[in-house]
Amino acid sequence: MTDALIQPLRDAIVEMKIDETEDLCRKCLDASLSPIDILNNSLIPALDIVGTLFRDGDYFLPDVLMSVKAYNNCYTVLEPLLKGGDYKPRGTVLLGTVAGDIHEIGKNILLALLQGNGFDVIDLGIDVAAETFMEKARETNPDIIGMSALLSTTMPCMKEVIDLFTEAGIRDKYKFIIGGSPISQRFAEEIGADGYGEDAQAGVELAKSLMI
Ligand code: B12
Repeated sequence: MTDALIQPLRDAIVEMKIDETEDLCRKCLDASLSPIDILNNSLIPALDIVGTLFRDGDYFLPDVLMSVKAYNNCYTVLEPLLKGGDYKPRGTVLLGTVAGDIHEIGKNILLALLQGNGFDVIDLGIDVAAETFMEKARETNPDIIGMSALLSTTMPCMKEVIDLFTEAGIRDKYKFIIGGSPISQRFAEEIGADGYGEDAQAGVELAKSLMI
């Protein structure tokens, strides 16, 4: 039953069926599948497949954008449900995708799950300069600063952000967490971050552990 709904939704996203995916997503919900299961078993695997097709030259950028549109039609349905947990403010997270990088899907999932788990989240969006992270941190005084990077070429920007805070003498006022597909625990240690989350759920657990 589960596969009978999860798989067609995943395939429809991969096949860019933008007019069908929202209905398929609602069918999954009607069958009492949880929003997080739909996200983890349909939406994210679909983008993994799209990524492989893109890397292998079978999909071009317009195809990826169409699949992302199909994904977004579903995510719009799931997002309020992902955020719908009991609200108990646990802390504030300042979140952004680093300079030069416009990938936002993973960051937005983390944002929704953090909110669903009682964090206040300030979203700086994409392509965020190191100086902007610092300016907004001074302005909003978050507990945690979260950075996302999906390109190997933009990973070094995470180090630039932490270095900038260190030079300003305010590094230890905040906890830095990082994530994105090219990021690893080892890289987090190399650049002096406080933690790495392999996926959004791990990011939430990490954020909770840093608030204790
Ligand atoms: C969708 C997509 C795009 C879309 C982005 C749309 C959008 N609005 O975000 C578009 C088409 C715009 C795009 C553009 C490009 N892309 Co692109 N893209 C992808 C694709 C297919 C999916 C990424 C995605 O959203 N994954 C799903 C999410 C849920 O996963 P995620 O981001 O990894 O996030 C999860 C975790 O990593 C973690 N996480 C993420 N951030 C954070 C942060 C914290 C703090 C924590 C704790 C956790 C965490 O939690 C998330 C949820 O579990 C990937 C391939 C892939 N499979 O990853 C390529 C990919 C990332 N892109 C790639 C490339 C090369 C590009 C372009 C340079 C292509 C080009 N020639 O123009 C441009 C770059 C533009 C730029 N300057 O940023 C490469 C990167 C290679 C590399 N390692 O450097 C990839 C890997 C494709 C490939 N196989 O070659 N892309």
